[in-house]
Order: sequence, then C-alpha cells, then structure tokens
Amino acid sequence: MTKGAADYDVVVVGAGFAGLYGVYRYRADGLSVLGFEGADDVGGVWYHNRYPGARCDVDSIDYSFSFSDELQQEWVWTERNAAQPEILAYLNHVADRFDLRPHFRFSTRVTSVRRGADGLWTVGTDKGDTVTCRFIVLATGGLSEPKKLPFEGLDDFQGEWYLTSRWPKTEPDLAGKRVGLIGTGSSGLQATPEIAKVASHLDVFQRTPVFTIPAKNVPTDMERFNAIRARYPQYRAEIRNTRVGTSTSAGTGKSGWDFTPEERHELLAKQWEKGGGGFVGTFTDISRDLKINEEASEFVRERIRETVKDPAVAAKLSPYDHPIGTRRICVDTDYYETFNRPNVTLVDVRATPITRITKTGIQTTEAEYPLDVIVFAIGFDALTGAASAIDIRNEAGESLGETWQKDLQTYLGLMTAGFPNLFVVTGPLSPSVLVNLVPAVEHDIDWVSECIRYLDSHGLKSIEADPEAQAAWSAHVDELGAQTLFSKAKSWYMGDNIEGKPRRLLAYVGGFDAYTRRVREIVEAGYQGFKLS
Ligand code: N01
Repeated sequence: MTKGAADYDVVVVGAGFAGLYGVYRYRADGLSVLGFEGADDVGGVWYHNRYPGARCDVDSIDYSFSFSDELQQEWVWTERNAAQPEILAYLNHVADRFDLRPHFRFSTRVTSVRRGADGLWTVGTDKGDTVTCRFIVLATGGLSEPKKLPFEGLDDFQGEWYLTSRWPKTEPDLAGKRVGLIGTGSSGLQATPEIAKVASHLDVFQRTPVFTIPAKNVPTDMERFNAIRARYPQYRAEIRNTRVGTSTSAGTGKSGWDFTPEERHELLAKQWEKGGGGFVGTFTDISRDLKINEEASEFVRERIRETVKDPAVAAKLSPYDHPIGTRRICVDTDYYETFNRPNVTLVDVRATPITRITKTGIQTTEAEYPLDVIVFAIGFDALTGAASAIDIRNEAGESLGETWQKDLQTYLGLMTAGFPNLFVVTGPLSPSVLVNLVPAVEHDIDWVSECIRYLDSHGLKSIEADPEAQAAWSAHVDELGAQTLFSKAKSWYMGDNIEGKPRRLLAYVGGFDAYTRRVREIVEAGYQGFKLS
C-alpha cells in the first residue's frame, strides 16, 4: 500500500546493479515500488556494453551483492575478473531469484520528472506512462550515457558501425573484415585484442595513449573463494572499510619515500605481477607526489617498450601527457601484445586527427583508412550525463541538468539542494567512480531506505539538501581533489571529454571508508545538513 496519494512510494530509474537492488530493498521495506528501464531487460551497463572483451576489472567476488547470504553462498564466479556474459547472467539470476522483473516496466525510458505543489514527483516516459511517487531514485549509473558521436560524415559511411556502449544483442560478424576502432580507454583496449583475433585487419585510432595494467585474470581460486564464503559477513565488512571497497587492490599502505628506489621498483614489479588496477595503489602517494608517480609511470612505459616489438609503435603507445592514475587506470588482457600482430595498425590521431568519416572509411589529415566496420569506444558523459538526459524539474521549474551545468554541487553525491525527495545513487561528488561500485551502490540504496523509514516513522514528508551543507561538501571534495594530481590530466574525471561541460573533479577522492563514516555521522546527528519537513 502506498502511503499517501501517490501511485507509488518509490520510483526507481534503471535496472542495473543499483536499480535491481533498489527495487528489492524498498519492496522489502514494505513500500510500493516501480522501476523503469530503457532496455528490454535487466543489466544496465552490463546489458549495453556487451562488446567483445568486456570484463570486470575488479575481483568478481568483491564486485557482487552482499545483501543476501543465500545469493552470495550459491553464486560461484568462474574467473577472478568475470566477463560480461557472466555478470549479465548474475544480474538475471538476481532478478529471477528475487522475482524483481514484475516490478519493472522495460523498454520504457523515463523522459520527464516533475515535482508538483503537492510534493509528489510525476514521472513521464517515452511510452506515455505518467505515474506519481513520493520518492524518486535515479539508479541511472555514472558511466551509462554515451558521449555523442562527434564525427562528420557518419551518415555517408556504407559499412556497419557500432558503439561499444550500445553493442547489439546479435553479435556483429567481424570475421575477415577491416575494422577501425576509435578510442583507447577501458572499453577500446578491452575490445582491441578480441577484434584483432577475428578481423582481417584492425586499425586502432588512438588520440591519447593510456596506462594499462595486465589483468592477469585466472580461474577462480576455489580454496580462497571457499574461505571467503565461510566468513562472508566479516569479509564484506572488511572490504567496506577500505579506501576502494575491495581487498585485492591493497598496496603497501606506505609512502613511496619509505623505500629506496630499488625497493620501490621491486614493489611495483610485484604489484604488476599480481595484475589489476591496484598497481596505482602500490604506494599511498602515487596519486599525490609527482616524483613517485613518475617512477610508477616510467615502470609501465618500460613494460610497453619490453612488450611491443616495433619501437616506434611502443613510443606512440607510451603516455607522457599525464601522470599515471589521473585518467582512469585501465586493466587489459594482451593489449600491448596485440600491436605485435601483423594485422593491427596503431594510428596516432593526435598527430594526424580524424577529419571525417567517408563512404568507405575514416579520413585523417594524412590518409584514408578503408574499413568495413567502425567501432566507436569514445566514452560517456560521466556522472551527470544520465540524470541530465532526463528533463527533471522541481516545483519552481528549475532543471536538475541545468543546475548542475551552471555549478555542479551535491550533498554527499546523494541529493541536490532544491530537489527534495530525489536521490541519485552513486552520484556526482560521491566516491563511486573511484571505488568498487557494488558496495557503493548497496550503501546508497540502503541509505535511501533508512532515510525513508526515518521520515515515515517521524511523520515527515520531505528531505532536501541544505544549500550551505551542500556548498561545504562540494568545497571539501575540491579541497581533497586539490591535494592530488587529478587536475593535471584531461579526463572524464574532470569533465574534459564533453564539450561545454564545466571543468571540475566529479568524484570524492577521500576513500570509500572515510565517505561512509562521514555519511553515518551525518545520519546519526539527525540528518545534519538536510532540511526535513
Ligand atoms: O571511455 P573513455 P571508455 N576522436 O572516456 C577517445 C568504465 N569502464 O568507454 O582521451 C578520437 O575512457 C578518447 O580519447 P581522448 C571505466 O571507468 C570500465 O573506454 O579524448 N578519439 C579515449 O581514448 C572507464 O574509464 C570497464 O583523447 C576520441 C576514448 O575515446 C569508463 O568506463 C570497461 C574522440 C574514450 O575513453 C569509460 O571508458 C569499460 C574523438 N573525437 C569501461 N572522442 C571495466 O573494465 C573520444 N575519443 C569494468
């Protein structure tokens, strides 16, 4: 039963990790809940990003739900870094096991969200639905809204083209084709080795070289897995109490300066052998100290030179324009090795930019590359893009997207002043994109659950971020960010990849443990910095 005049207590937007858990949690709280999902099924980014090579770069045992002990006892991951089909199968299993699908309207995109004078939100969709709710939870994802294709001439292209972020369900047949791939972030470099295996030729169009660490993915170590299974509650509590929400990234926990240069090199080599993005956490000050950072950066460049046979290609692949970790660290399987294949060419489009797409391929300032297929791996409008794509307006008619565009501030990443009862899961200025996402999602969904229970049990109808508390939080995010090297790179972390997006660090860098502690203190102080009415 809905409490009050609304159709639903809660509307959840999205059916990825966050949306699925949101619907589960709020239903368990006895609330009436409806979910909307634009795709025809569950999965969120793991539904859409089914490109060849897509794989989790966090340990799958950690990148999974903790809310149900039955679920975590029964699900066995086959690999340390599960591939997209297995993660999507997991999310389907979660949806089935907890009977979540009946609560969702699929193939239905939320297009508008309006708050009325009665304090209810009205949600409109591209299918013509109009439903009202007391609370709205945007579980729309931080890296889900694809960056718009900026290339002239795409309509003329006579071949096929695909976005990694909207990869079709029917696997495109790339066998024996000439493929061009634009973009060398996490998506592009996961796809590169897989496409190279089947294409007759692959041209990789690279504008910015990346630092990537080998995943060293292995089948699940069942002994370790069973040991964790036997103590899941403690294990989950331990990982929640780390900076990044996962145990496997743990480095030395010390400054690089605590070691001699030889020791530092040895420790970096050890972490490299372990595999994965934890490399940038080898020392606590890789993200802060340029000298220590440069040693880690150079360590990776050495590995590139060691791996890539053609020194000219190795040089092009070596990043010199940003410190390691200031752009999202990538994790790969055989990325650098792939450039030793005779059917792979690296095209440096920083030196010779793409001028347009032609009927038959890609034109740069230097040459035309004839192609049958173009794959765009050009990234996302991070953190603010998905919510801003919905026309969300408060009672005064102000738009959330425009408010963020003018001056991006949030309180804890969870709420924005002027938008009562509207929650963003893993939102801007939260730590989400710098930490293991699944515990971050569970934290935020649980926070909203506790908050609604608090309001209902105190006869309160509304919660809203206080503008002063929001300004202080946003300043705190900036202050912590200024102690790091993040601003030294052009990156989506800073909003640089989207034209016209104001430059600012989009994430809280203080760590998941510090963040959740602060949020708890705020709740325990009676929702300090929120206006309740
Ligand atoms: O996107 P990106 P992504 N001409 O923005 C290039 C997560 N993720 O989809 O930097 C030519 O990193 C652009 O070049 P530049 C992860 O958090 C996780 O790869 O603008 N090139 C860049 O090389 C990740 O960070 C996994 O110079 C153009 C690339 O496209 C985030 O998602 C897997 C261009 C975009 O890289 C985004 O990753 C995949 C142009 N006009 C993604 N425009 C896991 O493993 C853009 N580019 C879990």
